[in-house]
Amino acid sequence: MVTTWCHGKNTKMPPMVTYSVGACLCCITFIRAVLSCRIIVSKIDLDNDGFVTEGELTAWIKKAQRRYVYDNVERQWQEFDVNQDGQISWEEYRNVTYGTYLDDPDPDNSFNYKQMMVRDERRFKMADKDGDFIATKDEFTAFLHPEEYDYMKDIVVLFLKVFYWKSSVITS
Ligand SMILES: [Ca+2]
Ligand SMILES: [Ca+2]
Repeated sequence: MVTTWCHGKNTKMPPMVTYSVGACLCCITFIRAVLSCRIIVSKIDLDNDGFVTEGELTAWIKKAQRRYVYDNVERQWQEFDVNQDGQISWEEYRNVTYGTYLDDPDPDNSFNYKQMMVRDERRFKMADKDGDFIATKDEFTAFLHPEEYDYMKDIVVLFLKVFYWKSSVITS
């Protein structure tokens, strides 16, 4: 038995549950969580006054959301721009996403790829502002993240209606 710090007091504990800093696992976890929170708060607290205002938190959430959207688009861009011409055509997207289904339109499983493809095509057309059926990076971002674009709001509303309808069917 060694004397260690646990839950704010010195406690006798078996050596195998203590760590080099002399605290038990649950306290180590708690200390790490507090330190992580302090690091995050220091990033959110723009004026460094030790407090996070609603405005600072809102700005941080928006920044984190933009970062997520940017990273997601960059990651998927590499996958879908098959011919590396700096644009993504509907054919490229469709072939990468639904190539297996297109090769075998009547698979044994009942998953409805046809319906998904029709839905994706409608969203792709809506995101494709100039109507050439080829997505620039901005158009592809609108396709992947319609919630970020005003001109895509109709598709977001439609998605939410379908989502809530399916949720109500499953729960009823
Ligand atoms: Ca391309
Ligand atoms: Ca286009």
